[in-house]
Amino acid sequence: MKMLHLGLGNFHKAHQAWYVQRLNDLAGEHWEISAFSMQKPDAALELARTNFSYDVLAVQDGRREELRVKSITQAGFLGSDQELLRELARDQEMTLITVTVTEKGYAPNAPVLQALDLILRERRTPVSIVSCDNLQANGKKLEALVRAHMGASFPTFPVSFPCSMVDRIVPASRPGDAIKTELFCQWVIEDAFVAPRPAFEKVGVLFVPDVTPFELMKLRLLNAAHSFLAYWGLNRGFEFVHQVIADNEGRRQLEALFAEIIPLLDLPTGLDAHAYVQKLLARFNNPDLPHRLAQIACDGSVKLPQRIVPTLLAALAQGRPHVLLEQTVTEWTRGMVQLPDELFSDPLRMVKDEAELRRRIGVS
Ligand code: CS2
Repeated sequence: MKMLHLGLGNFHKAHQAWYVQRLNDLAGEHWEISAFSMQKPDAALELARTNFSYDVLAVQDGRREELRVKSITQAGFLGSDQELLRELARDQEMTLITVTVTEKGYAPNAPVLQALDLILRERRTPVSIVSCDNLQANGKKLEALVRAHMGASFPTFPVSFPCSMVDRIVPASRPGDAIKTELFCQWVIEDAFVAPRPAFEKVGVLFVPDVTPFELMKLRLLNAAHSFLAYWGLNRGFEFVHQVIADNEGRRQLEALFAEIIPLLDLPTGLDAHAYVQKLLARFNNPDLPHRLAQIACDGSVKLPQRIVPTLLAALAQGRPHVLLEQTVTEWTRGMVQLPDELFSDPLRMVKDEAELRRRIGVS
């Protein structure tokens, strides 16, 4: 059976492709992934160069686990491999599409929409499309964008967009190096499939009727903390997440941020935000896995509205403490004003190309 993936990067390789590899190894299933990069052909070429095989090395507290991943058996680039995409769209064995295109990929006319448009026009039978990006209600957002993009051409056969919460810290790495990550790995998916799917529950994936509480906990604690650490830390000369955690003041501020957020999270029984935060602090405190603050700092303009703003607005509405929530936004702004004026001449361009501009001026 086949999966098709859009957005070929390190996160996909260390998360969804890693789960598929474990499923094939441990449960005797035979799923293969055809993965496409959206922006540049590099990731697809790199996989071909290494014979569609790479190592994922997970490290934490002196423990290490290595897995050779071969579940991606085909790779392409949206810009040049559209015929291959059409062929996969027609293939009855392909029943599941996954997507990792980061927050800024969810915009009208984004490449992923062109890819899904092309696939769904060619497709004749049901297919499920699972978003694996850090957005609240990611499946619903993707569905709304695809429907708006396709208009009357949206298929009449069943197409579902289950929401999913994904979690694994995967710092950027150099091509050719093993992909380093943490031991922790989590995937919670809305059980709303309209076509056969891998039995991921056999390798620890959780299927639930509603992912909202899991999303809230992850976005508003882990990702919020990450963005806080990135801007607070960069503005004070730190380079990596674990260094800010090891700094007394950094850790104290982070704990104060958690104390503001937790009372505003409406979690069902069974999800314990305090225990989650303790685990997070241990995950962030992982010097064997240096995670650059600059990597997390990218695209703040599309990340903060997911991670900080809703909690800040709730705090304001309820008259609850929000000093650190507000400071996260201030620290982001402070980081931005240190960039040259050219960045501010066209705000839209800034949102789209923040990563590129930061690279050009040597910030990340
Ligand atoms: C990070 C996330 O780069 C970032 O913005 O906050 O990629 C984070 O590492 C993952 O969501 C962890 O699951």
